[in-house]
Amino acid sequence: MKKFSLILAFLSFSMIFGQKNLIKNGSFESDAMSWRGENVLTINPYVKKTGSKSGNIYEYTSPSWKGIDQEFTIPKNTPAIEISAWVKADAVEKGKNNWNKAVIVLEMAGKNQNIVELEGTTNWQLVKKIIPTENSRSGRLMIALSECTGSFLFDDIKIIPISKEDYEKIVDEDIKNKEAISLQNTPNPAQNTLTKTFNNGNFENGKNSWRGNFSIDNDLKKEGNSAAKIISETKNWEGIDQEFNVPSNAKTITISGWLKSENIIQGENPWNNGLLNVEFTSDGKNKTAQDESIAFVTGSTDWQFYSKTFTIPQNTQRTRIMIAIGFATGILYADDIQVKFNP
Ligand SMILES: [Ca+2]
Ligand SMILES: [Ca+2]
Repeated sequence: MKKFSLILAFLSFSMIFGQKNLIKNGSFESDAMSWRGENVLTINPYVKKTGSKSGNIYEYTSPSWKGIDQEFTIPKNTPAIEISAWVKADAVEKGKNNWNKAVIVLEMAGKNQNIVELEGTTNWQLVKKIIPTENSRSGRLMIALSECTGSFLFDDIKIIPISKEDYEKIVDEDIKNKEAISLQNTPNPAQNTLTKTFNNGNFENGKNSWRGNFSIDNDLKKEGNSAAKIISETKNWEGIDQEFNVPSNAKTITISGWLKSENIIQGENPWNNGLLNVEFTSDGKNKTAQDESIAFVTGSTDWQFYSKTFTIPQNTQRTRIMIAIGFATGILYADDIQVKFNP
């Protein structure tokens, strides 16, 4: 829940600066204007969330696809959009299939994603989702009763473009926040294993120098005799990390390593996946820049090599390598992680 308040904070920030709603007449104050499918849309002046009208689709006898939709254009250089909508179901009875409910569906980048699925009778609720655009410049939002019966009410529909800068902040805050919550619940053996230099990146010395829950695997390894194996059964942060000093003459850092994934299923957000990250701090606590990602992995992949070089942010004294399944499920293997400081 904490995460949402953070995301909300960012969004109210962007709203203050007038990020444009890409959806026209999302408030239904101009009746059916700008929506396609006006013959199935009822404007409801009695049960509404904002202003004096809401949108309503109802069907009581024969379940079929009954929906409205609107196409929208995404501005250039928009890495992600945020969709929000107030929704309410009234006696929605699920149809033949599990997905036959009151739904909002986003069509973008060649795929359909459900924003919300409702059944039964609910109060007004706000749904919000941040979705990467994958460089798509257009999309279509559908609101429908998907082969089910009942009444679906909706109001204040918004699609707000998120700038690259804001998106990075949201991802960073989310990871940091969730990681902090989960580290609170994990015993911290790092106190006695804190190292000055990066060590045992190939896991040939077992768990030495690393903090977190993992095992050493001698069968599935990329290099030598052993690799790290991280398992996440629930959508928690399961990961390992190692913190070490940055030499004073270092200008850039190159981090490389091999990762292999087994059935990693993305969590709520696209960045909730298997990951290899680096953190820069002045003292182990205060960040000197946002975390950088060397790799995100999802699904099942064979061993794959990743490498990235970063300029060391000003005042950075310490850095931390994290290998984790960040609020997703599955298995992540890591081997031969190398850190090179370049003058
Ligand atoms: Ca309204
Ligand atoms: Ca190894």
